[in-house]
Amino acid sequence: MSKVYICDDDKLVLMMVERILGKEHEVKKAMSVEELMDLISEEKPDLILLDFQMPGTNGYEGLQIFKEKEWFKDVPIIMVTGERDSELEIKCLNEGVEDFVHKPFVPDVLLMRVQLVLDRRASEKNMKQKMAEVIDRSMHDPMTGLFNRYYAEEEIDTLLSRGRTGSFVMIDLDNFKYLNDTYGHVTGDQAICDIGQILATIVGDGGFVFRLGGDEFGIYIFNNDRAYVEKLIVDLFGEYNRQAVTIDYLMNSSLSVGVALAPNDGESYAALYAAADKAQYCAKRNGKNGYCFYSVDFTDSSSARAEVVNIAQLKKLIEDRKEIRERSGVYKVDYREFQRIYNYIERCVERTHQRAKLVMVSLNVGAETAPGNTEVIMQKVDQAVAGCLRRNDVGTRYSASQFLLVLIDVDSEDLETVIEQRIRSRYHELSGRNSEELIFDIMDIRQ
Ligand code: GH3
Ligand code: MG
Repeated sequence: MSKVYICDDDKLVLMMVERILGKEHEVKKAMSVEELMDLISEEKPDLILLDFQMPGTNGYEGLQIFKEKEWFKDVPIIMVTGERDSELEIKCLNEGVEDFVHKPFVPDVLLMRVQLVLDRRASEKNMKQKMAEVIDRSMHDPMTGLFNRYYAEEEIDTLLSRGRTGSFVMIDLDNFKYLNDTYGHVTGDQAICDIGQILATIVGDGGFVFRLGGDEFGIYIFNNDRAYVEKLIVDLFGEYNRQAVTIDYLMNSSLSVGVALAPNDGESYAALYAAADKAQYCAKRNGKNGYCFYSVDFTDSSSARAEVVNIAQLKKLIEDRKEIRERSGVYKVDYREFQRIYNYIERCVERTHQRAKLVMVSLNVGAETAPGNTEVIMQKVDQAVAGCLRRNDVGTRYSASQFLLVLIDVDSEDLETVIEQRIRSRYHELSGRNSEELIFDIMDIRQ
């Protein structure tokens, strides 16, 4: 039942309207614009029938008052007139009046006009709501509720075209397939949502967060000061590590981050994306769980890239070593980078007197195993190792049947636990093979 208010100085008209509309609508009556205002202040109507010709404030003057009110855009007004006056009707339509009815009323016509206006308003409202929903959906990633890449692209290009500076931060989760394999995709989805929340918390209103797709996120920061952005990223790693203490599945992943600054590294979404992607690739290549700023000096030579990231990332690794010691995960890098990491760790170990071990894990399956089969088994070794190392340990494939690991801050007992109980039993679990096929050679790093 809709609420229809009729404002007319003629009691007879009020009674007639009540009789005609009263069966289908809740009708309230006012004899002047002032009385009508009192009714509206108590409860907003769905429609107003407003007489034009009234002593005191007439209908047209009433409209001028209503136009200033907040409810005016939501409440349709049908003007009631005694005679047909096209000039007056045009004037009223220009002021936002929805329709006209003429006295004396033809009941069915009045009923019909009121119903049509109400229906039109309802369908407009419905349409507006749907439009808002569609616009909202087109801007957001349904799983995380974050903005999506299409929104980001448009927004970033708009900001840049207005000469605004900023930073494009690209984040990919490390070893996410492993997290999915271990905990299942539902938990994987949850992890993606959790990380979206972490990013949003850290960024606050200093920028906006979006999901690029899969396990990849972006942040656009409204600031291109390198020190500012670096602090934000360090805070992000700190928050991630803090959350991972209580949310155990997060321990199986980490963040690789690439940063491009606008306008220096790019003046459009596409250019910044490409630069941040290269920087992120560096972070991945250099052991993951790290960040890298884009540099024009980037070449295709991985050694040039390695130098940039190893230092920053490993420094952080060593600095955060205590905080993240309990977390598991593995840093896989190719052998050349591993040597650099190893050299760096060796220097850090010398300086900080950390205990560290170099471990060679060799697979001994006998000469009768075909090379292709050895590779299949090595993938199981890889998985076993990846799942057992702690976050600040580093590992790499060394040869067709060997892995090389650096375990930091371990004593012999720790090592015993890590190797004997974890890697061997995980290997057995994954491959169903004899864990004695794995041979471990251990040495102190400074020997
Ligand atoms: P890397 O450390 O090199 O980043 O490897 P990764 O294991 O994280 O894998 P990669 O980034 O290459 O691929 C992303 C994986 O994330 C692929 C897919 O298994 C998983 N993934 C992508 N989207 C979703 C999703 O919406 N939900 C879940 N649960 N997993 C997803
Ligand atoms: Mg990933």
